[in-house]
Amino acid sequence: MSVAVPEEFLPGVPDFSTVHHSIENYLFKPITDLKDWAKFKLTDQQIEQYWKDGYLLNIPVLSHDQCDRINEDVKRLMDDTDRHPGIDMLYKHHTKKSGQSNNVFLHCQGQWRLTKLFHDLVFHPQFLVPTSQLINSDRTLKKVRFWHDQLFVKPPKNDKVVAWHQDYSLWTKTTPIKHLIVHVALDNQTEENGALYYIPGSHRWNRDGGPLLDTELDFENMDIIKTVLTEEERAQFKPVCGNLKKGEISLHHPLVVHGSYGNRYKRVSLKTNEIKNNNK
Ligand SMILES: O=C(O)CCC(=O)C(=O)O
Ligand SMILES: [Fe+2]
Repeated sequence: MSVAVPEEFLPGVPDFSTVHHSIENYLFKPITDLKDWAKFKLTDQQIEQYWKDGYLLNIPVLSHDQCDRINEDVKRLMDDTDRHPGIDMLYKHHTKKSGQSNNVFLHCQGQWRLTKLFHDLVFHPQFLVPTSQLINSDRTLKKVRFWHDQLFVKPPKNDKVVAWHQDYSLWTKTTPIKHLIVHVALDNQTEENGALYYIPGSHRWNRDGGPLLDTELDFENMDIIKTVLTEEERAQFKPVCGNLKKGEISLHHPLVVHGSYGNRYKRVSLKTNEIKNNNK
């Protein structure tokens, strides 16, 4: 593999999105023997679980040490006094302070352009291999495409919810659906720090193949989605807490209904959207 030389966004500020493979040994050892991809395969049982519930939880991917290194990069994006010189590469960057200075809400997209760690996470074999198995109906390993990344920090003592929603309401990227979402816990997710909850089986809930709600969502109104559910769907509305441990990922279907409540303690999570590569 050639040594990666990213193009510069500004003099001295690399844009890592110009490097189309992982950076040698930065987050994981790049795969050189094609056979090694198979080591990251989900079992048939896991694949069946995904299609039964619409999501798969608790897949260990990152060590605590790796999470801590990534969390240092996250801190930098929240710190106005130490602005990353490439911050304008982000497609979205929304921070909001409440109360104490370490009490910052952060939502951004495009951070893979800014640091080597965010960049390499996108190429992690444990994101790519399961994604391929889940979006290709023959479960085989093929190249997948990365669509976008997103980072989300919920500060402590925060009563803001993320209303029940289907990601397909926001991102209708493939029709029929051939993409999914990888959600990465950068710290333990618990009921007390606003863990993500999922409704098992709700990936089968759609309206003519589309989402239940296709309007701009009011994310503060937790139960807005319930106003459009059928009686049968309402009877099946039984939330399950993801309870991801630090370093674990979940994979979820774009139609699965999920959301999170307010939190007493801080929570940091990152997600990537992966889609089928139409060319292969
Ligand atoms: O982290 C949250 O509370 C919301 C995240 C979310 O909706 C997602 O990962 O699709
Ligand atoms: Fe979502």
